[in-house]
Amino acid sequence: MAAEQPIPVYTNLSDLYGSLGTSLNHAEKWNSIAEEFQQRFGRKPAYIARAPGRVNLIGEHIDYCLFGVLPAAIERDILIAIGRRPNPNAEDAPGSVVAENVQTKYTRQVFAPAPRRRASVSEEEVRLEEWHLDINTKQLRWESYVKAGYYGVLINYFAGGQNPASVDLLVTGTVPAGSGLSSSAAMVVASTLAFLAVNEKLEANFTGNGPKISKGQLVEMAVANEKRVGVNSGGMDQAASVISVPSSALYISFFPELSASAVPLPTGAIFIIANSLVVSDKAVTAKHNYNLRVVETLAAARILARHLELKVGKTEKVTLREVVGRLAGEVEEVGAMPVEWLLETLKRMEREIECLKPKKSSGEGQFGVTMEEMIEMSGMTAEEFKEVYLSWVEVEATQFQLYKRAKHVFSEASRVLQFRQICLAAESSPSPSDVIKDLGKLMNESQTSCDELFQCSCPELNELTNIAKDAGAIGSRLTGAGWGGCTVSLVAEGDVDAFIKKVSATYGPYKGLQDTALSEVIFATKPSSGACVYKFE
Ligand code: NG1
Repeated sequence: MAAEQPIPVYTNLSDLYGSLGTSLNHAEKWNSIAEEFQQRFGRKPAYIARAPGRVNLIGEHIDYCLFGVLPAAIERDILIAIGRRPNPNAEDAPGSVVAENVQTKYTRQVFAPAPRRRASVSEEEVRLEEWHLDINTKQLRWESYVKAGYYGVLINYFAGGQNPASVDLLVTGTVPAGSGLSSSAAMVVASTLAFLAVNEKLEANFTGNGPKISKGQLVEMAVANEKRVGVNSGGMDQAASVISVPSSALYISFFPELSASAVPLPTGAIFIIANSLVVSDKAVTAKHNYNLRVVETLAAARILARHLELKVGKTEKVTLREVVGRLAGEVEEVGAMPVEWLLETLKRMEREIECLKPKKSSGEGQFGVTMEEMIEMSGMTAEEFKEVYLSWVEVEATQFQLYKRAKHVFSEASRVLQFRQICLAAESSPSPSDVIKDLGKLMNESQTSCDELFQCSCPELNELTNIAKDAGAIGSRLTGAGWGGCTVSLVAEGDVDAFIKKVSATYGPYKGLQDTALSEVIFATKPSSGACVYKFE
């Protein structure tokens, strides 16, 4: 559906605000970034690119295993105002960027891409082949996300020796960083869009398959771009940020290809986001947390495939979703298997994963395996295993928790499908309160699985979800990568104020916070629309 559509470009503010379909007063934000740009750079911007953050309602850490997830875009977003520098100085390198941020803690950055020349051709023939931008993946730097978006535009659109425009840009945003609401994906999507727009590439399509870049292609570019910041993310956040529609969640499936469909949410309940105030920086902790989980799930998939005697290419990084498909005899070319069939196979997988438990090391109920044992279980030589699974990513662990990770992934994948089915059937349900209870139950099970099996929760997230349930939430879970960041709770519409009051009074880090400060950390949210561009005329 929506993945084939072009990116909306507005030239009229009332159309733009109408399309956002949310309750926040957007006009002020858009006017203020345009004015601020004018003040800083002495002219109006040419474009403002917008990309929202997202809340994941259910389906954690399964997107990179290619299982479907159910996020929704939130009203909080990143805006990037951008304009060509009218008279670039002679010494300005082609495509140079002056990047400023409204938040003063993020300081002004000036950078330019460097053309890479192919060394193997003769001097006369040296052509601009690719571009290089220095991105520091060891340190958290705000401009890395701007550069990551720019990178994809350079590689995809400026490979033929053309020069990109020199630009000034200004970033502002209301998605809290490191909180599981995808500020990073929102930054990368907004940056990709801003550079596409300012270089007049929104109208072109680099694959040549149509007149304009589609939402799906922007998602693909943004996913590849975000990898440059050092995290091997799945595509959930970028897809939610680009493709979402107001008032619905988005079921995003990645297999056999990216597709997205709106899932109406039942009436009578509201999703409330609460920030644990533990900042988790995925890029910095990747080798122990996020990237390690990516490797663990891939290794589990390889071992399961071997145990089930399924065909896997020698160097193929088969995913858990592909293992399920191959076991069920799914034919990729025909499309994904029907939901009932998938649910059945997932149930079977929950039994098959016994083969992931250690055979040698006792593990004392922990079920972890050592690197040596994992390699042996995979049937690969150490060299092959390292080449396929460890050469592209840095991970650090003494025990690899293959059993627990796979158990989480299969059970979470089936919770997403059940959640979606309940929402789709809600309209005809005789008892709306039972619908909400069933959704809440799935959210609670998801939280337990994230905590105990995937080990991506933390004491504060556990405390906050428990407080939320005591304060009347029907379901409460962490959202996003975890290890800090936000929770999402499902609360009956009539109970929202009392719920916020109780949580604010009970969660230690919220004590003393009032009004705006409090509404920054705990707030109700409505599903918002996806990314767009405003063009000044
Ligand atoms: P966060 O950290 O919430 O942006 C990350 C990944 C997602 C997904 C979730 C866990 C990135 C950009 N996003 O989300 O793809 O894997 O963790 O479900 O890395």
